[in-house]
Amino acid sequence: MSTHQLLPSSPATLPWRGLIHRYRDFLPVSENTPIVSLNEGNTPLVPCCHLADALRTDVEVFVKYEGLNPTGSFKDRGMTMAVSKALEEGSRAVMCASTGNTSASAAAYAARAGMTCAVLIPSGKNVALGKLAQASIAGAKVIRIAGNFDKALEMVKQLTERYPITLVNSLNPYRIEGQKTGSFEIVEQLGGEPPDLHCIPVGNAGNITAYWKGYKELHERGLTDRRPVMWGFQAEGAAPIVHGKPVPEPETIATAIRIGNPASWKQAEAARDESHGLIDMVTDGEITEAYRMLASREGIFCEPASAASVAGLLKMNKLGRLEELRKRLGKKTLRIACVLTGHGLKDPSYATECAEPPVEVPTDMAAVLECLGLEP
Ligand code: AN7
Repeated sequence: MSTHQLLPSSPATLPWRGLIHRYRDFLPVSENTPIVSLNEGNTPLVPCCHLADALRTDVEVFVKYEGLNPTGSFKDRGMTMAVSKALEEGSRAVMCASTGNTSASAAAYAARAGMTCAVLIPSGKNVALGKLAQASIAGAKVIRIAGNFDKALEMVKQLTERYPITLVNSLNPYRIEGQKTGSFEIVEQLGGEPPDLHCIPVGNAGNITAYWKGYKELHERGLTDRRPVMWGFQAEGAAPIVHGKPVPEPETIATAIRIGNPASWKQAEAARDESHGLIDMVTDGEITEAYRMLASREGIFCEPASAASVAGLLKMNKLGRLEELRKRLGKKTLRIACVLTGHGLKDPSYATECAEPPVEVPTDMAAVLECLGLEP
């Protein structure tokens, strides 16, 4: 696959130093901004042939494997910006509400910056173990409330208004600025063109907002000749944008997007409408099927919430929406990019629940052979 450069410096010849260095001209940073980076970004855009085959129509499908960021999710793109700007502005502490990935990322970048980090997380098993481990080992103050994410965000908003603590949820505009670089990379990786269709999970709706902003900026600067259609997907039990009203008790196995009142609701609707796209929902069953398919057919292990993008694509195709889009765009082959927002290792317990458990046998060659169906 050819790589098109939006900028003269080439990541192939220069060491990658993180997305702020790479996309400085597109970001609100100056010479005085102390850059807090873990060399995030530059994640692979992986072609998925089995997925393309499963769609049974003329498509090229790619996944943007954001689980390969330093803390294992796309949040690092926003966090390098948010923490760098907080440090520049003299802040000593950051705080967020989180379903897990934001807290893991905030904790790591705050640790690197020598700042204090506090995170407010929802009750019980609603934060995957890997994410909790990351925030804790980085030294963040982890506070668990009895309520859900929406309640936690409400509290953090109030708290950061009253005390000198920087809010690093995606309401922080620098988060969106950093995350928009995902679309820059996709365009470069596709040889200088946007995909025809961009599929993405929607939780608090910061990421769909950010990707759309990125695609729009490239178009406005004359670097691309068009913008993709945006398809966002919520989990069925946590689909406030689809239903047009907040969901007081959101429920889904995709705990990362178990959000009932997204902060960037209006911006997500704008991305949908301006791109002539849609925001729909997928069931836990559809999410799980896509999650297993990606791991077992493509070798790509993402967390359940991430698989909502692919689950949504499969669902919409069944409803004839890909064919409809192909006609509307007048394209023979549709190029599709799906964002896989977080790594599968974040939530090993769901993976083990979904997969076959190991077969237990004695330490004995005959038993192993029998297991493999091989003749002794
Ligand atoms: C893997 O960490 O909201 O629509 O607090 O972790 O931008 O919220 C995580 C969200 C998708 C949804 N995939 O993105 C948090 C948090 C994964 C995520 C989303 C999240 P947004």
